[in-house]
Amino acid sequence: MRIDAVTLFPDYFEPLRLSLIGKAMEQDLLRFETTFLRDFAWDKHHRVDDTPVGGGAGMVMKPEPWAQALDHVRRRHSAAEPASGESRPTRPVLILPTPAGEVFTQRHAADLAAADHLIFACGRYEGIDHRVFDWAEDDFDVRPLSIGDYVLNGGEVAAIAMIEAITRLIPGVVGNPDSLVEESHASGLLEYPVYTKPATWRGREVPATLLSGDHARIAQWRQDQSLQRTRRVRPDLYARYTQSRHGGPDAADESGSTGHA
Ligand code: JCQ
Repeated sequence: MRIDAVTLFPDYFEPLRLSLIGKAMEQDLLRFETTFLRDFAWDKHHRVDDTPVGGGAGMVMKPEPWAQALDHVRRRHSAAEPASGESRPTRPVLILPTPAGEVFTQRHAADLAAADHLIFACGRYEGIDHRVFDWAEDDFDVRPLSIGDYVLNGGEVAAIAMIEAITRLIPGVVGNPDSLVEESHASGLLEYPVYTKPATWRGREVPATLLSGDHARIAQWRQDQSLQRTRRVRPDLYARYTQSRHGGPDAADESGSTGHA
């Protein structure tokens, strides 16, 4: 997979070169590059923003530097050698981190983990001139995505969160594939509480069931804990889960997909 980030702050992405994602880059499972938007602002002052047409507070990102930068990214990749494990070229996915997008979930992460090329367009100020996205539809699969109902100063932190959620689903990036299946959101429920040794710590016991050696009882206990926790802290997920079990209108399949969240 190739991932590009177009940004005014390429340094934000440096931590991605550490840890699992950095190792995936070394193994060529993943290619990551940043493009500095200001390099594509060709006026004397390298301006990337301007006042909003129609008035209002703040500034809006000008369309031309975005178009030039995105053309550059597309040209660079149509020339490059495919990364290992890639063959068929598809339309690149242009992800726009924005509080005005669909909320990014584990299902989006799983879908996007199968893409050949992701480009994150990291906006600042009040956003990007909307015509950029109309224009980009010709060459990209445009996806405005939010990581939650709050406002950040720019798309970089949201892009990093999405990149981590997506890339850990690429085969070979996370060491143990079982840890992908068993975790929160794979089932549509929150994870059950986990414990390690010692069995007694500062006067607190590990639940006796977990020490029983009875695997069926342990599995049942964990399922009950997941259900109770989900009902208490995420009634929205709980309602969807129970509906899907009772064959509601959007009954989810139970084949163990990584979606449901
Ligand atoms: C992403 N949840 C919040 C802020 C405008 C492209 O336009 C804008 C982008 C941002 C940065 O993203 C977020 C965000 N998910 O704030 C304003």
